Amino acid sequence: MKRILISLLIFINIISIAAQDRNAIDNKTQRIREEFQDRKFGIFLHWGIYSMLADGEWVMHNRSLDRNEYAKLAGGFYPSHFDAREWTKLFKEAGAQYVTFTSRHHDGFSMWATKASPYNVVDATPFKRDVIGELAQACQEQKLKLHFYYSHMDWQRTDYPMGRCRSCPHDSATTNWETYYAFMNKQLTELLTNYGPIGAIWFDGMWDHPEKEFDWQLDEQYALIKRLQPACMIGNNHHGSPIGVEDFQLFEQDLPGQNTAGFSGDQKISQLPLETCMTMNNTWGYSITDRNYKSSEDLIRRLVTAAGLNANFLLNIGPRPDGKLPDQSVEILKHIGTFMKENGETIYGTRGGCVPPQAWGVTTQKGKKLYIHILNKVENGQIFLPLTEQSITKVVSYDSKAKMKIQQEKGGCRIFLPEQPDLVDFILCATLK
Ligand code: H79
Repeated sequence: MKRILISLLIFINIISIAAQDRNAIDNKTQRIREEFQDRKFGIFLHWGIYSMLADGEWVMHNRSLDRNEYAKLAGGFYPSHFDAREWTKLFKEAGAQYVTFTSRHHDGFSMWATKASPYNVVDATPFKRDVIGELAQACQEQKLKLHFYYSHMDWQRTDYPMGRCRSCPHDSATTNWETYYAFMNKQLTELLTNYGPIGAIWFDGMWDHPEKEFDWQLDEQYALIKRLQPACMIGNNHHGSPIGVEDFQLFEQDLPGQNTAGFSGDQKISQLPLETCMTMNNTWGYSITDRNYKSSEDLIRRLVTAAGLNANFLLNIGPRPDGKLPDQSVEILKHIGTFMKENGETIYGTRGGCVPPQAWGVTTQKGKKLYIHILNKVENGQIFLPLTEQSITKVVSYDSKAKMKIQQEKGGCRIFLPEQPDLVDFILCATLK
């Protein structure tokens, strides 16, 4: 009897240790996701040999370029001005907290010293420098988290099972999912072994195979990532709601809840951290003709609105083939930097506020502080904050600290504004009871 009792106690103990372990993992994951949410603003970089053709990252597909001819571009890739330190310094000054870099885009060219294929920046170009290695080092120096964009689709490799994108066809007899899958996993292993702690892997291209029966073997691939770096988050731009162990939900060219670009139709907003990625002009990779840049004010308002919607904002830059960032992008970064230096407190580390987005703008919140971002013109000099469970005791202008007149009403609080200053974002700081 005594022996049975002891065995039972040991068994219970083992179970409770296992449960504690599971909880520990969950708590850690939770913390990593929260830290990601706190960072709020990142820089997306689309850079590869496509940059040389200066017509965006889809140029190979859009112009139906022959795969072998396209590959010869690598022989001329020599970005003489590339300086990872200069880039990351600028990103940091702009207030960004992380960088998402295209390790390998749909064209299949790898921007690091991969051993999985000679089609990479070190082995196939006269430049011979490990771009990702240099960027990883520079990010560490600036304390910027590094994320890797990684394409599931590949227009160059003849073992990739072609899907909807059929402009760069290959003989289907060479298709071999097993070798292609092994290649991707070998590359991911390198990316997560050789470049220090990586904040996230950002997948893209899965929509090339919308058929339900196509099996990307994501579970195994995601498990590999978590095994190599348990703190590395996984996001996938499959234009749908998150699946498996994905840590955050992506939105392309739209804020959560919008669908102007047509990529967010099927996705519901999940409880996971959210991230909206967006171009400054209309193109991700460098385009010499695309001068359709959004204004700095517009981009700042989008960043703030993303924060109000509880989402991070990942703003894209397509560096030039000479290794410099486009002048317009640098200008925009400087403006954002000035704004973030003055107002970053109302963005970083906040969550979407208890007052949902209104016609006049959005709110962000940290503890008892509710930041009211008035982004649009207010007509009658007052705004109404619908509040059901909370109430406000005091409201001041964030910048001048001048006190605002408020009036408690049924269902919320009315704030009487002074003459609205001509600001990108007129911020008030309210104290919640
Ligand atoms: O890296 C940037 C883009 O190159 C990549 N994602 C961002 C971050 C991207 N590639 N394509 N898309 C985004 C949009 C996909 C469009 C599609 Fe289609 C429309 C996929 C399916 C329908 C075009 C038409 C491609 C296949 C069919």
